[in-house]
Amino acid sequence: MLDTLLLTGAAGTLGRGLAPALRGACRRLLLSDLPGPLAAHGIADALPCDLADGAAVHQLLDGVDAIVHLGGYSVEGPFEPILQANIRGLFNLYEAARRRGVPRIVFASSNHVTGCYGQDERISPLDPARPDGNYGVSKLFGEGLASLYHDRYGIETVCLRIGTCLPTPPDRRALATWISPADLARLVIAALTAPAVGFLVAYGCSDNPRRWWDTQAAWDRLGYVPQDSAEPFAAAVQAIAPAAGSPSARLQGGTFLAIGPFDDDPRGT
Ligand code: NAI
Ligand code: 15L
Repeated sequence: MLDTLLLTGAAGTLGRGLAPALRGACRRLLLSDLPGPLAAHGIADALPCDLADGAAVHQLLDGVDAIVHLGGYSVEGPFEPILQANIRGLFNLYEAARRRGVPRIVFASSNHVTGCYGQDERISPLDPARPDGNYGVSKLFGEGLASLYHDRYGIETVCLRIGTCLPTPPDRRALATWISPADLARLVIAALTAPAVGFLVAYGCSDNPRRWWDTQAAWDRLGYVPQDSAEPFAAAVQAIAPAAGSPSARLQGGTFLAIGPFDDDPRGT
């Protein structure tokens, strides 16, 4: 069993849902997030830390044996806050992991790394990235950093390109992308405990027959077997979809394709 496991983004939606399952997978679970969200959710005995603060992140990783990294800016948005939380934050995390000798990280990447593929395409983790915005690019940066720190410093990372984690699928797109909270917990624990994962990219969804991703090779390496499926919800959500023919309806990233550009974005005017 793992000794000390650090969960970043512990006050977020997924962090609050995952913490109980992670507690059963280690001897000691450390919870971290920004001070405001920790206080807002009444999470006591936590370690407040801004991922953009390198010295604070180095301190945070003292005595840590593995990390589930959920902390960061979690939707499409302007570049500056994404730069701080997801790019600088990821750099700080991997540098601290290298200096502290943390052997494994499970990184919450996102399906938005490949959000510009069509919903009529089937892709695998080996296909080229096609991010759909600033957020997707920041997750691609995280995957690149994870690859670098594996090749040069031996830190293992499982990059989970998570789909849509909600109690039930909210719309037609999610019939492909949904992952139930229980399956997410299975997937994260598999990513923490599977032997010799090296650097691995795995899509994260339930056993959805409509999924767009070749998932099996990575799931086999992790020993992840999803127990849920979006299909029973199909009749209820089939009609919930963006206007036919719009980028949001055509591309895998869905409504993120309708967000931006932003005022702080040099591409904007
Ligand atoms: P969330 O936004 O609810 O939680 C993210 C947490 O990160 C927040 O509590 C926030 O305070 C914290 N955070 C933000 N900036 C920070 C900083 N500079 N330093 C420290 N903490 C910071 O997001 P959610 O839905 O819980 O997602 C968790 C992770 O999983 C995120 O990295 C997200 O990108 C990723 N993900 C989530 C999916 C989903 O379906 N919810 C799908 C794909 C990826
Ligand atoms: C994500 O990466 C986001 O963090 C989450 O809020 C959802 O929008 C999800 O992707 C999705 O694609 O549904």
